[in-house]
Amino acid sequence: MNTSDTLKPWLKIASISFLLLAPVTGHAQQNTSKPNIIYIYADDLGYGDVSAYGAGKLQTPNLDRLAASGIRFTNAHTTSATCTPSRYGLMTGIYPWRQQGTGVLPGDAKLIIPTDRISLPKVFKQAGYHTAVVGKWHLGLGTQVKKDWNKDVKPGPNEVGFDYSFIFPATADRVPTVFMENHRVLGLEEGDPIEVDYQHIVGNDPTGKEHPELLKMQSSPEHGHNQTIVNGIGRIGYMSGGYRTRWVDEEVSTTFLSVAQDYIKKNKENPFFLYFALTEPHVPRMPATIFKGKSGLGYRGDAILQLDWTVGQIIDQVEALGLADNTIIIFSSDNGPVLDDGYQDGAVTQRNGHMPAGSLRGGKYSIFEGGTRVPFIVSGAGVAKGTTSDALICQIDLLASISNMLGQPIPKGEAFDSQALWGTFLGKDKQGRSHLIEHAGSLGVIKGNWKYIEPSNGRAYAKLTDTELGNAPNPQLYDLSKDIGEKNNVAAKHPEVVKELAAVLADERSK
Ligand code: NG6
Ligand code: CA
Repeated sequence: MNTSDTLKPWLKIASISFLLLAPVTGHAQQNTSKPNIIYIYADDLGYGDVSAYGAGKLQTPNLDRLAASGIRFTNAHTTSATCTPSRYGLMTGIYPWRQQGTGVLPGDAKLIIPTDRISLPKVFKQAGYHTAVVGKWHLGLGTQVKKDWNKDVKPGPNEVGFDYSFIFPATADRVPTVFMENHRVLGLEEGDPIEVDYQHIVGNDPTGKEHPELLKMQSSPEHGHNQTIVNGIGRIGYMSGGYRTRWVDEEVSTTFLSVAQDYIKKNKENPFFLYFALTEPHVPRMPATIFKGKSGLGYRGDAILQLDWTVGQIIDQVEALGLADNTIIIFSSDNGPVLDDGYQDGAVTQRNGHMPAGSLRGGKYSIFEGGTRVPFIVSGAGVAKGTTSDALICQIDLLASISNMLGQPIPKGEAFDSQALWGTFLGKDKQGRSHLIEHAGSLGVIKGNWKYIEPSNGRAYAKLTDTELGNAPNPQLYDLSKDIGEKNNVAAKHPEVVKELAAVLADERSK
């Protein structure tokens, strides 16, 4: 007998009307084929900055909690050792070194992501998700450098595929030091217009160069960061006006958190993709006062504790809203770590033996593993729990992996560096990429246990940031299974491997 035949008539009506109502109310949260994705992207956080990755001197209990409830990847990478190119790869699925003009952008740069191609948020949109970016953008805005910040500034994140955006344009150390909601600078007032220029001084604001006595945090000698002063901090670039719109550094992180949480709450009934781009621990490190001094490692350590707390707030909210069964949180960083990136913030003087890149060599700006191998944690609906994966993956693979998961085709010839590895991201599959190109000016290749760095005339060492950049005029080859710290160049011993990996690189270049 059909079970519905046994139902009382009123129950039948109730169940029929429930069936009718279900699609109308769009209770998509029950649709596990469309999990919410929250991608939390730290700025300059190193492999050794997270205690789940064995950092000695910092405790990151919330990131550890995320790792314990999901997968901790040990061989996950950004495309590049700096911010803009890594984000370009993440958004487009194309290696940034294929495209001119994808290096670290000034704060007045024009948008560098093509708006007529597939992008990571567009994949979600096509599948019926609501999409948002909250946090650091750093991919340019508008069609040209010269632009009026007092009007709609576009194209930008909305045109790249985000239904909602709440960002700051570039980096925390670059003007304009304002938030933007969709196309507009937040809190703009008539009679207080903003002007931005990276070539010439605009307005009468003091600069760090002329008035170091006005700074609450000195920039490191010879580093720069000595143009317009905002909140007692010298910035890169000149800015005037917009005095009431300017952010307060100590409030930036909590502002982004509250916007992200509002967004999650508003979208809890429908599938959403939130790209939550944190600003920590990028310079200038000026965490909320409650975190100052908390780590004992200077403001860099304090900023990491603030970051960890922020991640905890998101995990808690997802649980409290009952979204845990249908949400995946992915956490990573846009490039490796740096201690002195231009301000005297205690990162070096209070280092206390902290190893921000763990046992990796180099850091931000470097072609060694410290530049591009980053923490990468996936946790949530359908994800293996409490495991570690050493599969070779890259953030660039999210685009094809999500397309595949959501059954969305990628137009021919687009996002072609992105590989569909969703099973690997979920821990169902141990297999990652066969090889990956790494980028920090010069290029390197990881294939299996081998790491090859092409010969380069670039500098071997950057004194200002105390970074081993990894450039050398001769080929370098490391066996990462024995030498994760890339200390022993075995190129001379294995010319056949050098030849093979150089050919892989040449082949990728020719695509
Ligand atoms: C450098 C800045 C550095 C940082 C970096 C970009 C100087 C001397 N250094 O030019 O402080 O802003 O650009 O970092 O100005 S990134 O994480 O956005 O790539
Ligand atoms: Ca960065």
